[in-house]
Amino acid sequence: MRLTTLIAATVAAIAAGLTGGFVNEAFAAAGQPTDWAMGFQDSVSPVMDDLVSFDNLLLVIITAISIFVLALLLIIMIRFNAKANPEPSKTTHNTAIEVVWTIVPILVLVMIAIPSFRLLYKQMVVPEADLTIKAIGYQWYWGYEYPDDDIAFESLMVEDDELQPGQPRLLTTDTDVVVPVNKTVRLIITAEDVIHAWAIPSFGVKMDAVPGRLNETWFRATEVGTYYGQCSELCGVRHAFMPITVKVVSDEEYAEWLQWAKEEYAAAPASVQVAGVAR
Ligand SMILES: [Cu+2]
Repeated sequence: MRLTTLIAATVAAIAAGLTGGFVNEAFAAAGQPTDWAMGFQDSVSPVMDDLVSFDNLLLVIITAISIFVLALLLIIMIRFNAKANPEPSKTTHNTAIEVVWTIVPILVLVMIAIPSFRLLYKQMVVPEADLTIKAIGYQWYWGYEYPDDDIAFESLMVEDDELQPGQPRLLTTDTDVVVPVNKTVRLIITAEDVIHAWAIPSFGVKMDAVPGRLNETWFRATEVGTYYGQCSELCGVRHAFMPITVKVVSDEEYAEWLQWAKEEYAAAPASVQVAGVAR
């Protein structure tokens, strides 16, 4: 009887989590980490929205399981210790309880697997894209290409002594990736030398950049702003100094930028622009 009650409580807790009561809006301004914050940076993409709710669901499930196991341990320690229960039962099998402790974990795993696979599919299958950006990891900076518009540029970290007010340290780049708001961006990611990883927490994107291989993912930023990320694969001594800055702008601003960028970055081969970078 007691077991059934606990299982019912577990299921109720999971159901409460499914309805999504745990969104942590108070934490971390979108786009960059904030002091003394916990949890994820604010989400500005459909994938990150799903990542956050999946994380909340898992939190409910693992909390319920931990409390359930703790309760069982306490019951055993208090009710069935040698003093309280001097004549132990000789029971070795109980079909009902064995069925329950087989079926319930399977149900819990299925409950985790369904949103998990759905999310994987959402991340991996790129929807109809409005624009394509190719990110190339180098030791130790990122190069970008907009293949549809013949744009190519490099993006290097701004050193501490050159930061403008309001620019976050170790996250600001001299050249930003610019994308229009509410447009699906297909990201093609590769590397030139060693494995890097292109990541923006607010977009829910983290994808390895592997030499000789093209990886593909996507994002759709739903809010105008500046979003920061860092290389997320240990790639060498300056691994910590190859940040990613993405500016999400309105359609008009994007058109203006595109016009400007086509002249600024046109036909400049990637390798030429890097001259002068300390390797
Ligand atoms: Cu790297």
